[in-house]
Amino acid sequence: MKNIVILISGTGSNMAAIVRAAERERWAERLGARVVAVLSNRPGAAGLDTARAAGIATAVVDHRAHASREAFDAALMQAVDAHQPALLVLAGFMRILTPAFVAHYAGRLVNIHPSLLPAFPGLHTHQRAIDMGCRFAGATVHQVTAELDHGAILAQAVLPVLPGDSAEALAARVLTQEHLMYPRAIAELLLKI
Ligand code: NHR
Ligand code: GAR
Repeated sequence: MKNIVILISGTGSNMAAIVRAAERERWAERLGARVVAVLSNRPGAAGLDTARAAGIATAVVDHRAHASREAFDAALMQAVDAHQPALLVLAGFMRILTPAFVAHYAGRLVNIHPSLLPAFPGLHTHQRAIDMGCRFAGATVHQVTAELDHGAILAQAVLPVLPGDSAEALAARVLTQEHLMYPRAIAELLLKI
């Protein structure tokens, strides 16, 4: 069985969409894959409750309890590897990962980023797209490499920026597309790994 581990920092709506897709599309039978654990760097992440309610193991590795990024990543790696992941999925995970961490999961670490990469890597993507006068925005599923938001693109969803759009309104419409795209991209990837 290919174990999927998901890292979150907050609401975890993408994580929930993946868990729902895995159940609905019977990934265990069809793809030999299952979501085995959801880990958060924030103890208060709402997604932890969602995962527990779905019967999925959860754990917290609090970045504030570690003196350096390297120490945090080493602890996170240990917690992740306890679940023997074939695929590690970042879903609203908000800590930049060290090159050592990324190398350890090379080829089996993916992220969803709320912009049309290579435009707007980093944070505050929706406000930046609005400020630049972009007519289109979206989200990108990509392989994670040491360079932030620069790995190979696996899938993209595009939608129009509307006149008078706020960052919040745009983010909500993009998020709806993320929920459709991310499970699909993961299912495709699972066929190849
Ligand atoms: N790590 C690497 N090495 N490469 C990527 O592509 C990564 C990554 C870690 C996370 C997700 C991400 C995104 O989709 C991601 C991609 C956090 C930050 C950030 O600046 C940037 C990008 C992403 C996630 N985080 C601050 C930090 O100091 C903290 C912000 C906070 O806690 O709210 O780590 O764009
Ligand atoms: C999503 O829009 C995701 O693309 C974005 O945060 C949201 C998380 O929502 N990720 C980043 O901004 C990474 N820097 P969720 O917790 O409900 O899935």
